[in-house]
Amino acid sequence: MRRFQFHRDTTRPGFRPGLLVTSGLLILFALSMLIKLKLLHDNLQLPYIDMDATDTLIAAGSLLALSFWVFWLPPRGRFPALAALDVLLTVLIFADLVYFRYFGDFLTVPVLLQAGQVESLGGSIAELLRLKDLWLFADWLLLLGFALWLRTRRRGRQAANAGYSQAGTGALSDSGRGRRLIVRFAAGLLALAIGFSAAFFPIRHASQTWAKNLLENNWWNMSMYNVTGLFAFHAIDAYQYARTAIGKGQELPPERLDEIRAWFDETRASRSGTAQLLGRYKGSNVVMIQGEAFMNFFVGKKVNGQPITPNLDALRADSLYFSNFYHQTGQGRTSDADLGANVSLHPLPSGSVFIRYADNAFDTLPSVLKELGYATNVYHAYDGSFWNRTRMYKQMGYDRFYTEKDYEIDEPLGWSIGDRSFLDQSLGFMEKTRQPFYSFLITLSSHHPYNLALTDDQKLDVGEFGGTTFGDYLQAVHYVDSALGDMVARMKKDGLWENTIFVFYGDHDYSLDEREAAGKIMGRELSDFDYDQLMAQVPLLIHLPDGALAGTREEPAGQLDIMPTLLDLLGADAGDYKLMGRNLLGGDSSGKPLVVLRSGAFTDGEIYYEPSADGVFENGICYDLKTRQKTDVERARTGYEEAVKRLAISDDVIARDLIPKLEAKP
Ligand code: GP9
Ligand code: MN
Repeated sequence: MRRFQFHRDTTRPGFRPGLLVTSGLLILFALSMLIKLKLLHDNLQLPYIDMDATDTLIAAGSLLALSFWVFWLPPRGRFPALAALDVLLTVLIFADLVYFRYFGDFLTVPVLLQAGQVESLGGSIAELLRLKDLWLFADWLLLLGFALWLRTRRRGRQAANAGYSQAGTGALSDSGRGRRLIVRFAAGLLALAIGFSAAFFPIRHASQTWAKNLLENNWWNMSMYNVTGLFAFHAIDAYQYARTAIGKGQELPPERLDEIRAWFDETRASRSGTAQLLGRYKGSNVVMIQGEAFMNFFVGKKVNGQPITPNLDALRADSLYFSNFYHQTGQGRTSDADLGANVSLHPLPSGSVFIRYADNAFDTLPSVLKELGYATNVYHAYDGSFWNRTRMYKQMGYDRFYTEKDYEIDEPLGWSIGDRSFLDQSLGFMEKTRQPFYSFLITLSSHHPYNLALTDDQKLDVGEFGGTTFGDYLQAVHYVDSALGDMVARMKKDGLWENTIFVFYGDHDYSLDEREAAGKIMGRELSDFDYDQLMAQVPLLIHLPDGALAGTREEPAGQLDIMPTLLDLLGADAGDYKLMGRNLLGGDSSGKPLVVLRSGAFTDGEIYYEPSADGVFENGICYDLKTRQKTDVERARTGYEEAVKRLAISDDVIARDLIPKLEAKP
């Protein structure tokens, strides 16, 4: 067999680290990147999120998994490759840092692809830079110095070698070279295996224990980062984006699209405007408030002889009050309620639409009102990136999102400022806005765990519930009620009340299992079914500028019905929009109500169906709402089929971004 001779060309000396030196370089690279990650982390100043040993392990693992391949390069390419990787990752860290300073969030693929968001950083970039950020680039100086030194050394060697054309002595047999290749390959593979395991297993452990269903239920990019660290966060984001993009690209069978189109055509009248109301309040302002964990069971009730919601009770007297109004939220909680009310689509079975599909097209209340000439603003005194709001609100067509940064922290309470100050300051912003305006406000004080440090004059004497979470909850909602009362009083005083439709509803339940205590407030013992239904209900109040239509309406309604109802009042026919709610003021033309919850439970006002966990229709329970007893499940069959159909249509519309297709003119 012929043997090939390999010759080392010593006339081109370059920096050719062997495996050991390469490992050393890798360690140096990883150390410097770890320091940069720590610098970034310290800059974020996220409460309750620290960088502990596990986070460091994950970060080191991620770095190894990102750089293992340098072992597979020819020795001369290793140093430049690591230097390039250092530059790339440093730029990423720096970009995240600057983006975070502005948006309180990290860059994600959809953000990068949607130039507008980054654009809004615009001129303020310079203001976002700090001198101390230069530390992130400190190792670049070393890299540069080292590269220059190598160059000078090579020049020197080349000069010394000039005139010698002889081949060097480093000849290597092909078996020797083969061995080297194998060792190189094995070293790379080992680095990958160690890196991947160090990052993957702790993340998997967290997502199976305290951060359950991390991927599907990611409600805040920062909480994902808390578990995965920066690089894995970006990897997961890219993966999820690719998966969604592929899903979107897959053509929906044309029959399915026709089926969905047919459903929207058939239900057109149910959301359409009515001759008697359409546009009756054209040009009125709309102030809509979504109350955090604000349930219905205590509205109009007393504790220890004192009314819990005296202000809402007073408001109810000249408002439309829906006493069987359901929240239709899923895992996206507050963001799902927002979606229901402002987009009239069901939330997803997992995760939040705000997080997962913020770049899709929707027919939204702010965007439709904007077309009618409204100024549209949203107010929530908390971190703008929470629930991905900054991005979603932009997509929904709001002119401006007022976040905690816009508020003076003059009443620190709970997560942020107390709702009294929040509502008052928001009203101040509104009064400077051109009219007509649509203002959407999200309260926060009554957020779990409800242990607000209220002063004595803000408190109720909750008697036997004193010192319990349930008692704290009553205190919190009582405080929110009083904040609402102040706001209404100021609106009246400032002359806004007479030309504004004022809407208040609750976002979701209070996450407590307090059947007995709730029963005491309701004045009767609650059955399992009573409590399930109670947990699904929140209040809806609509106050019209002239106090018209006041009274309690008992038919079932849900958050998705808010948008078509308001559009009717304001003179926009909701028929053509792809909304899944019903015009609550449409009378007979709106047809029979059917309120579908994300769990698959539904009610038509006569029965209430609770699905069984196995998903088999017959195993679900059907209650007769008159007797409140179990009844023949067959009575729920038609409603069940329609409920399942609606949820599937909503899911397809959202996940496949169907609205542009459905609304495209043939
Ligand atoms: C935070 C707030 C709370 O901004 O909306 O969200 P939740 O935890 O209720 O879904
Ligand atoms: Mn909430």
